Amino acid sequence: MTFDPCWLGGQRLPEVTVHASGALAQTIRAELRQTRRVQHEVEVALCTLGRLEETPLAAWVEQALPVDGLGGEGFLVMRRGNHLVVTAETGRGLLYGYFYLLRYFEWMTGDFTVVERPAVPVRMLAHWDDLSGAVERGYSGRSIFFRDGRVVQDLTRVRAYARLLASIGLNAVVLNNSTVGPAETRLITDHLPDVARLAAVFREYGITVHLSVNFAAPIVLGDLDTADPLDGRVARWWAAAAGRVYDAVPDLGGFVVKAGRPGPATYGRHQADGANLLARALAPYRGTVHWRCFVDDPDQDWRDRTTDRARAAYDHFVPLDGMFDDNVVLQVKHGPLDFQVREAVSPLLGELQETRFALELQVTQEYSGQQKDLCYLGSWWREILQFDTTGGGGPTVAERTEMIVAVANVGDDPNWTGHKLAQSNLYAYGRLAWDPAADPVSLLHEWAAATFPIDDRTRAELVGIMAGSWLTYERYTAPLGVGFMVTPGTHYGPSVNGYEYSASGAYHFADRYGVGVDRTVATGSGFTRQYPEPLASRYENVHTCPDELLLFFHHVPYDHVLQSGTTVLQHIYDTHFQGYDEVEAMLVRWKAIADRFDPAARDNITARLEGQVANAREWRDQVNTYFYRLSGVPDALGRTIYG
Ligand code: GCV
Repeated sequence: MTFDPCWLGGQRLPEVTVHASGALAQTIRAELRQTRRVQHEVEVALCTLGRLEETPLAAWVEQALPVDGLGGEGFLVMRRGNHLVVTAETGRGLLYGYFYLLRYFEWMTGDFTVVERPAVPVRMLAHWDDLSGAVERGYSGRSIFFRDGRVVQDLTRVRAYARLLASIGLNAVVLNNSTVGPAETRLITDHLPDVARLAAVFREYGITVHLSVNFAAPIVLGDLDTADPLDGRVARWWAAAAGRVYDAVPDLGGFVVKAGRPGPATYGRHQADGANLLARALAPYRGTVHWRCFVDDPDQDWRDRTTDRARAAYDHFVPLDGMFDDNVVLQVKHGPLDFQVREAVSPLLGELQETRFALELQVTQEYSGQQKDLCYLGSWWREILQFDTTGGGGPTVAERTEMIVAVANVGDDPNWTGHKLAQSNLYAYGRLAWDPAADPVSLLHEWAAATFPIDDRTRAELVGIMAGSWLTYERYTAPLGVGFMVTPGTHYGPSVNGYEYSASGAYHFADRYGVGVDRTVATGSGFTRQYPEPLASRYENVHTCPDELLLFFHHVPYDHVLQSGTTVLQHIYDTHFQGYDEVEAMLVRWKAIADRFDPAARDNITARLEGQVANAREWRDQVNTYFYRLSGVPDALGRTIYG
């Protein structure tokens, strides 16, 4: 099958000499054999620090090295005159340096020195792929790993994928869905030789493979009648299972677990008992347990407004802080609900003190247009990463987390992501995981420059169309952080009351007077208490709560005046008209440049944007009509709202 080279298509480099040994140096040499050559006066050398003497800039580089070194993944790039040297302490660092060179070589003029080190040590993509080839919340075709109950034979595409990930600095991958079915439970038994084949391909690019495992595996595989974490037989079962797994893949990163039913609670145990059970099985191999914190409130009921799904993760895990083994990492979704296009940042990310944790994002656009609608999420992730967990002067989420994980958005679609422009989300995710302070718009420029052979003005126009698309998407969907007005099940398109009477805990509570979820301590669910001061008070007070989160934290009357000066109802109308108009404008702007792109990209993007216009129209009209019918208050500007 042919597939799009993504952002690794057209780059050129001059002759490059490699002074390094080891597996990743071989990968770099193989890369260089594939890269197109360009005549250039600059002589480029890539070398590990131990072989610096073999390069002409050795003395200069020695002087420029940071006192604390380059670390296991960092690199230094220096140009002096006609010599350019990329150096690193390790093969992995050198590989990242190589990709840096590939990305920026065209712009490297004059003498310069750059030192790059990733901000976060583990930068992971999690696949929700099943052995059948289906991808949960996948919008780009079928799995590139699995087909018809087994690992695919031909790993050409997997190797191309590993290259793509390494080129943006990602170093870890989870192969399968954390909702582990009976078939996938056998990934740690029957399928191990195939898992080893996949791991070998990723290893070539410095990427560690992880498996999602079924907490109930001892039962599902028919060996025991319990999965009780405090039962010695269960512990021995997992120890033996881990031994077999590490015989097959000695450098496996570890296990990912979403413990549902059965989970530790089934046996009256707490989450730390469950996580530590697996941690102890993995410890001899230095493996890590990634324990997902996506839990619900079993008592959740729309009739009872004191129950609140948003509180669940914190309520479960903060009391256990400090009780997890050192090789457990709690994986925390960025928001307390579920990857919404706007929600508060999870208080767990600020509150865990004695427990390692990872921030979890969603690159696959489950709630943000499903790669049918254009929604560039780099800007949203950057806000989350830079969120001050103390509300003033404290560490940001990026500073506190030691791992970043995101649900992948690729499949076997020829362009990998279904919507060609959704490639930019994968790109931005990797780059932000490496550098959480990176500017999302600059990342779009980088991605577009590496992806399309277009002139600078066309690129600027494309970036202009894409840059604000997250806010546009927010405007035509659920307002002011209230979330979940999506069609139940599919999560695409509007259904304002879709989840209103469900046990999901995702409500907006709109009535004839007002809308929003009261999460205050004073009159609501008390969720605001989970934040430290001054954040707690800022969210608790309806006048200081940021507009964009108002309905996440408060139930207010329609005529409540926002800090922006407009009423809640008028804001809903305005943003829905504006959001739709912006999508129409995106299509017009795109059509003006579309012919400058290759036919596959042109047709794909045109068709997706046309679909987005229809979707935005549906959202606009359903949301506006819904609130008009409830409130009886017309649009102040007299625009068409269907009664
Ligand atoms: C894998 C959301 C999705 C589910 C997903 C779950 C999770 O609720 O809708 O498909 O399940 O998140 O994060 O585990």
